[in-house]
Amino acid sequence: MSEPIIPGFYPDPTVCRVDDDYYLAHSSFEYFPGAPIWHSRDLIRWTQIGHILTRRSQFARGDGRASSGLYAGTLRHHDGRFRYVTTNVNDYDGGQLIVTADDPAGPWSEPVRVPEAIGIDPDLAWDDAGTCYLTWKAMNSTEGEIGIRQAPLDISSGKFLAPAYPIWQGSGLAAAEGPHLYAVDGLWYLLLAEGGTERGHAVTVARGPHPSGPFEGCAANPILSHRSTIHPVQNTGHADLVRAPGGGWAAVYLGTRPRGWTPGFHVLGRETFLAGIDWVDGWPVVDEDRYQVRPLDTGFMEVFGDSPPHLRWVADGSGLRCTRVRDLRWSAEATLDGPGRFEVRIDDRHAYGLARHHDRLEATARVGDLGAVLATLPVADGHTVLRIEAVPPPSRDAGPDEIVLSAGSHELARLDGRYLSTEVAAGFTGRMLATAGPHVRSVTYRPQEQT
Ligand code: 6LW
Repeated sequence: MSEPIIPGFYPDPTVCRVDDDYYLAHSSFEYFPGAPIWHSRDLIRWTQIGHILTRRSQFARGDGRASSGLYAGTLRHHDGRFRYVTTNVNDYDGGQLIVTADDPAGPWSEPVRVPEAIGIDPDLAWDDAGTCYLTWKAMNSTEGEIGIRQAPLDISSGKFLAPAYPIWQGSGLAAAEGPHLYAVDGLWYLLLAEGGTERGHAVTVARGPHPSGPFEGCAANPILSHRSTIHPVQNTGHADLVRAPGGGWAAVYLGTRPRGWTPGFHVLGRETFLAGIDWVDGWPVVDEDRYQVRPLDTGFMEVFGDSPPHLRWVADGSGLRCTRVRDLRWSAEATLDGPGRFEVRIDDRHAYGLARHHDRLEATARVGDLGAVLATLPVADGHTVLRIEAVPPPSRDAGPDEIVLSAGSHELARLDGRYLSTEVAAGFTGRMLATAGPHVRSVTYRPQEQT
């Protein structure tokens, strides 16, 4: 499928089922509150119900730099309670964090830390006897990648019940990570992400008699990858499996939509996709065409006032109010009644925007170490409407899009969108619309036809 179920910067999806309800959560890096959580009944249409880490006591801010903070996690429901395990790389040496909730919309508990598990991408699974296993990608600052490790865990204290041991290390591709464990028909399946989260990304699987293995890799590995294809969705990997409505299984996974001339530029970060899973000879087989996913209506109008804004608004490391860009082509307007700022950014060093000062408007661009004021316009009292649009690029041998900055009917700048892509900016996040200052009264966002 080429259409995401959750478009925009929503990576590392992890999903669980409770009766007929599905819950899905994402990693979210430096943005606060962290780890958006969603509900669905059909796996296709999702509604955000909250964030998991809503208090700084759960999510240490660190230095707030781009792509710091929350990495991939695992959401599970066991014994009537929801558990979410994740890594805050701002607090790397504190180990993995486990939070618990009765209601997935929150509130979630203060974290239990697992200081013996240093690394990323933790997973929780329970065997029939109720033993909890923590599986993660062990890393440390001196040796770098150590590999996939596991330990039985006392989940209430965060202490290992036995020393950690290595398990299956993947099919041999780079960067085995993102483990998830499942019991299916009397066997244990270990799903991994391999190949790195770039174009070589892939999903691999192994099976064994026990959560700790011994594991035998699937001969068909990788069971999902778009590497070396012209598929419009690339970087596919980091999947999580779940029983589908009406029987059978499904997988959520991340992918990107690169555009423009070589090497291709993706600008929305890693997005969430859905596929069917068949079990053939005891192995999961991915059916990418099972679900008909239609483009979402992602448009909104937000009027900032006394009540808290919609859950789509989060703060970046410096406190800008941000919301994810959800579409490849779009138009957004901010209404200001005094000084303030409206920008599109992929991180704090890669941003195009419009600023209203007391006497003038400025269109600005920042690309790494370069910053420039591109145009200025005198400003009148009263309301100013600042507009940012992502429009088709001027030619096929260009970037993914052009960003047009306007104020009212004045176009102030037209900029190559490639500089606000992951391929230029690096990191794990995607484009955001951001506002600064109390005079930003409203923001309207509309997806546009793709041409
Ligand atoms: C995630 C890990 C990864 O934890 O990226 O490239 C990290 N691999 O699986 C952030 O999404």
